[in-house]
Amino acid sequence: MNFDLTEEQKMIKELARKFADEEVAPGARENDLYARFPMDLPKKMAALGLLGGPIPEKYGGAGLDYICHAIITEEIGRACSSIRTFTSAQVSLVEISILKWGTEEQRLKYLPPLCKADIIGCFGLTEPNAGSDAGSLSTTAVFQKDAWVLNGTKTWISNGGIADIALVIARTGKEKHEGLTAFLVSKDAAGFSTKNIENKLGLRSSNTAELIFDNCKIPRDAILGGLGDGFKIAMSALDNGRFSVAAGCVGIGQACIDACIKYAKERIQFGKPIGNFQLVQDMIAKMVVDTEAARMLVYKAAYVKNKGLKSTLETSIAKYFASEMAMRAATDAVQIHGGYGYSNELPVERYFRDAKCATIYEGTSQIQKLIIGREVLGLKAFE
Ligand code: COS
Repeated sequence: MNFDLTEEQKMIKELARKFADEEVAPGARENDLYARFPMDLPKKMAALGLLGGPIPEKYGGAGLDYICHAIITEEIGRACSSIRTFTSAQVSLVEISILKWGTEEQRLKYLPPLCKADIIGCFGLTEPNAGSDAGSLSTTAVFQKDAWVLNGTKTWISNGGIADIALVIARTGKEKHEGLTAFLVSKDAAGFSTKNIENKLGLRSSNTAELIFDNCKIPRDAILGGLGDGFKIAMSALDNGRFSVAAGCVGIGQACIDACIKYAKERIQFGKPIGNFQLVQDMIAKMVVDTEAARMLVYKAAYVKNKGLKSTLETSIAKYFASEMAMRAATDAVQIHGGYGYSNELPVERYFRDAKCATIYEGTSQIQKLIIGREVLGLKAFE
C-alpha cells in the first residue's frame, strides 16, 4: 500500500489544477448563466494532453495511468462540472471504448483527432423509453444492400449537438442484450440530425441533445466491435464513464470545501468568523471526510483499472458514493453561505445544481446500488 502520488501524478495534478483555475473556472459562471459551451476550451485542453489521458501515445494520447485520469477529471470537475461532463463523454465514453473495442484501423482513424479535439464525440445509449433499462432500447439498425440504416431517437446525450461522431447503440436483433450492436456514426451521415435540450437544472453549459436517425445510412464498416456486442460495449463504456463522473464529483466536494473554508473565515456573525462555530465546523468536517473517502474509492477503482481488470463493482461503489457525497457537500456549502449561497454571485449554488445530475446520469444511484448488489450477491434484481 502506498498513498503517495508518484512524481508524474503530482506533475499532472499541478498542470490540471493550474489549467482549471486559469482557463476553466473564470468563465464557468457566465457559461452557466447563458447556457453556452465554451467551444475554445477543448483545443486548449488537448494542447496539454488533458483530452487523451489514458490513451496510449501511439494513438495520440498521453499514455497516463487511471490515477492520473482521475486527477485530471477531479481538477476539471472542481472548476466546472459542465466541462467535466464534456471531458467524460469525450475521453471515458468514446475514446476508451474505441481503444477497447475498435479495430486497429478505427483506432488510428478516430483516436488521434479525438485526443487533439479536432473532432468531438458523444455516446448515444439512452432513449425516451429506455433509461435505466438500457437493454430495452428500440432504435433499429437494418442492413440493406450495402449499408446500415438507422431509425430512432436518442435523448439526454452529452455533447450530442456539438459532436462530429456518435457512438450509437442500436437494435440489430430481437434478443434483449445480444440483439444490440454499436456503431460509429458521422454527423454528416444522411438522415442524422440533432436537437439541443434546453433549460436544464444544472450542467447548463454542457451541451445536451437528442440524436435523431431518420433512415440514416452508414457504411458497413461503421460497426464498433462485433454484431451483437452492443450491450457489452455500452456497459463497459459506462464502467469508464461512471469512473469519470465519480472523479468529477470529488472535484465538486473539494470545491465546496475550498469555498466554505474561505467564506467561514471571512463572514463575521455574533462578533467572530462563522468558522469558529461548532455547527459550521461540523458541516465542513463532514465535507472533508466525505470528499477524502470518495477520492480513495475513485483511486481504488483506478488501481483495478490500471491492472486491466474488470472494475464494475469498484466503479459503481465510487460513482454511487461520490455523487451522493457531492450532493451532501453542495447542500451544506449552500447552507454555510446562507443567503449569499442562494445566489449565483457565488459558485456554490452551481455546485448544488450540477451535483444533482451526477446522482442521475450514467446510471442513477439506485442502479449503482443494484449493480453492487448483483456483484456481491450474484443475484440480479432486474430479472
Ligand atoms: N461490462 C461488460 N459486460 C457487461 C457488463 C459490464 N460492466 N455488465 C453486464 N454485461 C453484459 C454481460 O455479458 C451480461 O450477461 P451475463 O449476466 O451473462 O454475464 C449482460 O451484459 C447482461 O447483463 P444484465 O443481465 O445485468 O443486464 P440488464 O439488462 O439486467 O441490465 C443494468 C443491467 C440495469 C445494470 C443496466 O441496464 C444498466 O446499467 N442500466 C443503467 C443504464 C445507464 O446507466 N443509463 C444512463 C446512460 S447515461 S450515458
